[in-house]
Amino acid sequence: MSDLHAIPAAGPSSATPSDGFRHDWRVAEILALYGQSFSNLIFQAQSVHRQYHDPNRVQLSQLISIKTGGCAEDCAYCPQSAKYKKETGLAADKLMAVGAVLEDARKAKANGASRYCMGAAWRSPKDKDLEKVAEMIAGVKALGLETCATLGMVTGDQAVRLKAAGLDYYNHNIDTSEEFYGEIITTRTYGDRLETLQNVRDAGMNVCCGGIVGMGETREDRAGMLLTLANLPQHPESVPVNQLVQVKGTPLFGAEASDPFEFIRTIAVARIVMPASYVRLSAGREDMSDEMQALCFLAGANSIFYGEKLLTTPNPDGNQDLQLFARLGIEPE
Ligand code: SAM
Ligand code: DTB
Ligand code: SF4
Repeated sequence: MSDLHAIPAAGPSSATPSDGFRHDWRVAEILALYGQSFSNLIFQAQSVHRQYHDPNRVQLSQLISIKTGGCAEDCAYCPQSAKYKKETGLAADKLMAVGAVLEDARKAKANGASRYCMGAAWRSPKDKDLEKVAEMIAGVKALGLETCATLGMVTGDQAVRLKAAGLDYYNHNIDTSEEFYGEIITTRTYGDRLETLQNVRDAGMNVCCGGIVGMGETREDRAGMLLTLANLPQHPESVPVNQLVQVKGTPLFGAEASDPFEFIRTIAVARIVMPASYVRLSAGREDMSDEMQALCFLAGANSIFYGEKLLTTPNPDGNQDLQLFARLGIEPE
């Protein structure tokens, strides 16, 4: 018979907390999932997917950069770091006006997005900035959209303030494995990231946490990243899997591109180890064919970033996405 039966199934084990999912994955088990034939892996992922989700629905989140560039961190993939400003030529902007953000959110809703995600190029927000961001969150929520923000590291008190303003999700990525992390970012630690995630949880918000494929990491690193996510006390409700967007002037520009099948495998393994989470096919879709995106949906991706721009880089046009959905029989959600 197939090797599927040798693979530990997602689902209850003796070490699980109350949600019924495993939180005690070992790296060898995750590598065993990755190491199956492509066909067996996709079959397993799609089988898990159908137990917890409608396979023909994909959720749409729209991004806006409310504060662009000039960031104090040195993330090697990111065009918004002040450290690479000379090479990227990306100017630093001030925090946007509340009215302009709400105008954009209205358009996002009219175009069919269900969640609006506000991103800021901050290491961590200042309390003064949070006042304005809280107004944006309340305004976006009042439009009937789900709210998400990604503002860097937050303290427990700041997380409580964001929750009180109406924030549904906080995005904060671990990006890669703990082992590879230091090759990509030196200005804050993996532990710092985990602490913010805990603050977000403690404040009662949904966690959006994932990472990037294609930064020169190994499969062990990709497995290590998924292991960290799956072994959190509670799985992130949303798991963005980004393919590196190579931006000229950043240290990772020119990095060897990852094999597209390895990206799809990462989506599939994320789906298997975090069965009930939304797995988002995130940055990098401009470089993906329709066929590759269809394979990502088959592997269990059920959310995308929608709208013609991510934060600073292009994303496929919304109409193009809706046409692809129609060809695949997918309903936007
Ligand atoms: N400054 C905040 C932070 O880093 O937490 C929020 C914004 S930051 C741009 C959000 C995430 O976008 C990063 O954690 C990273 O995973 C992703 N990202 C940034 N640049 C990217 C790129 N060039 N390609 C793919 N993903 C990228
Ligand atoms: C995430 O995981 N990906 C998004 C969002 N969370 C904030 C950002 C992608 C950024 C891609 C590069 C850019 O447009 O600047
Ligand atoms: Fe700053 Fe976020 Fe970019 Fe890192 S990923 S440089 S923290 S904006």
